[in-house]
Amino acid sequence: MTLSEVRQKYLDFFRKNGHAIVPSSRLVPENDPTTLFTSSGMQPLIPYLLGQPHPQGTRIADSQKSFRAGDIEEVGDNRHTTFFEMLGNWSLGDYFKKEQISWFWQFLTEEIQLDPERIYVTCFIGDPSNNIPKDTESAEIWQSMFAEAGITNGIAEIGSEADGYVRGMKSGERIFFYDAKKNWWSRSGTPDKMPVGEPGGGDTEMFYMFPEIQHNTKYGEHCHPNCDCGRYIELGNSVFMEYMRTADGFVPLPKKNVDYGGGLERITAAANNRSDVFMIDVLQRIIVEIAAGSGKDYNHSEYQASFRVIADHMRAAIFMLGDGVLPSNTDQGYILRRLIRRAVRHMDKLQVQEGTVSRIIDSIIASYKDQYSELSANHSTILMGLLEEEKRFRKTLSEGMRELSKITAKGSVSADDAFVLFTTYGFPFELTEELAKEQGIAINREDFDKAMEKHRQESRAGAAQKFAGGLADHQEQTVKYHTTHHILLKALQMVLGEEVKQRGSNITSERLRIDFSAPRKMTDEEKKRAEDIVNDIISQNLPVTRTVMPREEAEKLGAQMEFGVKYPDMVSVYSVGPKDATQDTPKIPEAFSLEFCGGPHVENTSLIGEGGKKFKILKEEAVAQGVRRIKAVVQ
Ligand code: ALA
Repeated sequence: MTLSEVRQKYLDFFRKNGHAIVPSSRLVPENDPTTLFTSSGMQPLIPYLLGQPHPQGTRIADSQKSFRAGDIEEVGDNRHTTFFEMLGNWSLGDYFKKEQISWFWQFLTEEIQLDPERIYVTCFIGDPSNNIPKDTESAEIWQSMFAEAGITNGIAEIGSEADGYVRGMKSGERIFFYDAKKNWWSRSGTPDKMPVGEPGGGDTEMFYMFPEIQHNTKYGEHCHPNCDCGRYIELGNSVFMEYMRTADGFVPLPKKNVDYGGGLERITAAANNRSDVFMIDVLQRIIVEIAAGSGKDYNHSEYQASFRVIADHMRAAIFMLGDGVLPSNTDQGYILRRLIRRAVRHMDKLQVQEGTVSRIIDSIIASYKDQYSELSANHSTILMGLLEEEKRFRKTLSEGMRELSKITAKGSVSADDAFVLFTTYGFPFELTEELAKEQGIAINREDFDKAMEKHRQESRAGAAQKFAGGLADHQEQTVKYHTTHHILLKALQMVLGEEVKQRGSNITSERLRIDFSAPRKMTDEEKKRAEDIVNDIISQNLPVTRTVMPREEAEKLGAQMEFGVKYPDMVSVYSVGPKDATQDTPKIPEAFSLEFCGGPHVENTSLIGEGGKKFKILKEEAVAQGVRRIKAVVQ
């Protein structure tokens, strides 16, 4: 069975069961600065899981392009890939445990004909500290599924993964209870890691057993479904998303949802009775190109991991380029750069001939052309992007290697060395780390991260200057909105609390937009109060004054800064409030608002309200976890 066939069967099956099929979102999430890539099918559905009605109803299914940067180093074994398609189906307050479990069982055993004897499942043991009960209901539903197929279905209480290695599994056991580390799902992990407002819930996971894989005691004494030896491969996770995190615990979501996600590649491998996901058609074709271009054998133990790294990283890089990401030193571009450079290193290891990269691209585009037309539409961008990055890397690689061997000759590599290799020779940290490790040398990641963070802030400050504080232009109307923006930030702090911080801004002559940190939606009453405060300040005819002072002094005075921006030693600060007329300086202790800012601003708030104009909030909405956005006008 090909990957496309399994995808089609899944979508057809859920369509038949009343689901609307939606297309995959892009790999780079829209309107969500908190995460670099879409890493699960539910991410684009967050607002609907929180209760907003979905335009296509209460039953949704898709196959979502996903990328997990955290798995880059895991690639090389039989089942990990960074890019994958996540099959998903959702109940938005519609069906719940019974339907979900029996449909997925039916899909696995009937549609793709897996052997029911080899299916094992896990359920959530509960979390008494948060008053979340054990999920005996799911376990009972599974019991009846297995019983109908004539399969013994003993239940075992495991607890933690470590407990699993000690206890192992006994004959006849099928259903295993694990703790929140294994059987609770939210975007941020276990209940204690979830920020306020985040949805999550206990889950039930399905595994397929591959008898040819023998347990390896290097992972732990006994094997169990969550063992890392690869004998049991997870095929999917049904999350019963019914809770939301609050400041002191959990509350039920307005509706009980189901969030199912499962790796299409792994399910396809299982459907073909393969424990090696790289044996599925689309990845196998890449392996064949690498073998042809290198003359090496995929099954050779010395080369197998390199084959897998190249196949995985090339596919991931092609999908990123197809979604508009370009190699760079920051954010998504940095991850893409890492993938390409790591793939090149492994191609060198296998001595892959020139021309192989373009044949791999052709093969991947051909495999996916029906489902993801953005790949063929961007064929030349993808090809150029990969080849140019490879060229850039090669240019610096030999120089960098020379530099690195000079450093390693000293016997240690400092975080500063790694940082210089990164900024001067374009060596991603992980590459330096990997090369140093080959010489038995370890590098301190934390120190490197600190140096990187400083570098990032400096480049961000540069960018901030270029964009002049989010102002589209310096027209009179735009400048009025800029001053209004300062007043609004202070008003929001007065209404919602001093902890409100600006997270972004965008100002045109038509309107202002502010992004700010806040744990929840504003009530109508709070919006009204913020509007009243702004209008009151406008009508007080307060002077707006600029003054320059040392950054430290401005910080001491509590001037507002934008989160993540690095400011120079001497800063310009704008005050909205009374001024000392003789000195032309603000009376800072009496200022209504004080902000680090390059301007420009109106001289007096009265100019904003000229002609009887009033400030009005048009929209208040979520843009990311914990970040809200207001659009407002003065009219
Ligand atoms: N959102 C769940 C996961 O990613 C289904 O595992």
